[in-house]
Amino acid sequence: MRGRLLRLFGALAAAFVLTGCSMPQSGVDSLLVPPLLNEEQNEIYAALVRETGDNIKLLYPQRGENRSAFLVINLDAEVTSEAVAFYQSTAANVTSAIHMAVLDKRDGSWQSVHDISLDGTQVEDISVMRTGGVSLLAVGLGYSSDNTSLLKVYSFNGSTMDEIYSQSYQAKIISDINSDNEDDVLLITPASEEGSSYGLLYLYRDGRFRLDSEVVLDPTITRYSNILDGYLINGQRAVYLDGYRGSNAMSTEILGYEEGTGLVNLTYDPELGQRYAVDRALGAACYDTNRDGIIEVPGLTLMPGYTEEVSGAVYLTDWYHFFDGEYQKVKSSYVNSSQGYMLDFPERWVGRVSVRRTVRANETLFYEYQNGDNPIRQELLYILMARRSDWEAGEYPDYEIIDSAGGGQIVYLARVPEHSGPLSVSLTEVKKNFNRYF
Ligand SMILES: [Ca+2]
Ligand SMILES: [Ca+2]
Ligand SMILES: [Ca+2]
Repeated sequence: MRGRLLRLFGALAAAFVLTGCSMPQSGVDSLLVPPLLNEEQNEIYAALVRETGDNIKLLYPQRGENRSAFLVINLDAEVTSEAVAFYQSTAANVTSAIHMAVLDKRDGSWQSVHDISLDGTQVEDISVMRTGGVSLLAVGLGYSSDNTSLLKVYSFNGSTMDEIYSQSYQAKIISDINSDNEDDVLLITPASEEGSSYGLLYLYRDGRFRLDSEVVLDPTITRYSNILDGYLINGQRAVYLDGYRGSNAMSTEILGYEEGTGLVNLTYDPELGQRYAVDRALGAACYDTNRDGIIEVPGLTLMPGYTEEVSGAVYLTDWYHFFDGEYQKVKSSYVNSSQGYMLDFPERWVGRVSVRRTVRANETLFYEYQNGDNPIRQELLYILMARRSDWEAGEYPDYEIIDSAGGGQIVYLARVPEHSGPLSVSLTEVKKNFNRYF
């Protein structure tokens, strides 16, 4: 039994090894060995199948901070933790509705105490909201058929999960938007028939969520793909929305909160038609590149030697801070999202250094660009993502470790070829400019 459970968990865990990341990183993922789940998770699973039978499939939240099969957290007035699990029946004659089970540890062993079926076809994310002195469970449910999701918030009273809020959305943030130390819900609504979406802020008061304020969003944005909360450079709280303008361009919209007014749209005004949006090619998203809470907004420019028409064109990402109606450039970086890293370009490199993949798997060459048949005037730097075991076996003798990932299983290696001139870079500078990108 134990062996079978462990194998089952191993297979399930393989899909979700990147706990805490905002998006799957295919390249990083492919090199990782999945972790085994712990004793407590095995006990919870055994308690669950005692109630449901063997024909179930656990559902893992697809995004957000809580990605494991079971969320273990204290949800009620009784001091010990409860466990929450999501699953679907795999029995042939049963509907495949999502179930949420709550388990509690009683007399030293886990027992299933409550089980309800939910809408949707997948669990997008789960968050624990700390609000009104209690812990609420917020569950984002997705539908495979469209872009609209459903948020449900539950309060656990010791024996049942009571639904206290339910609303459809295309993007959401659960955070303290109005800075009163209580978590709030900020939703981006699905587009109306006229094409408009709204940002809605709900605050928790007296046991339920009430609408505090709303803003109109730019109607030319057809779909929001990413939502991030953080700050502006003056310390004001702000929510950054990346969205598609049609199928060829992306843009960012920024919402803030002002005392007395509530939610405000800092980049779009429906009456003035005023827009501060900067469109870019597809692919880049807002990010806090230096983990200081202030979000950087990306712009994309082609690296030397590339044109938009070429498939696999490589872009330089210029990062901007938005404030008071203006974008100010902070820095430029090469971002490799599938391999989970970024390299800030020294200012002297911008416009003169380009990037290409090499014949070696997961290796990137940074080189001085020149016009003509041979664009590589001078090789400046190689960066390689590899298994630590291969590195330790001596497979990359000329490289040095500059960072690691996947609990140390993966290493990022750099090699600086012999070169001289104004564009040359030292390993010290490379280490300083290199950062993980999640
Ligand atoms: Ca409890
Ligand atoms: Ca709040
Ligand atoms: Ca930042």
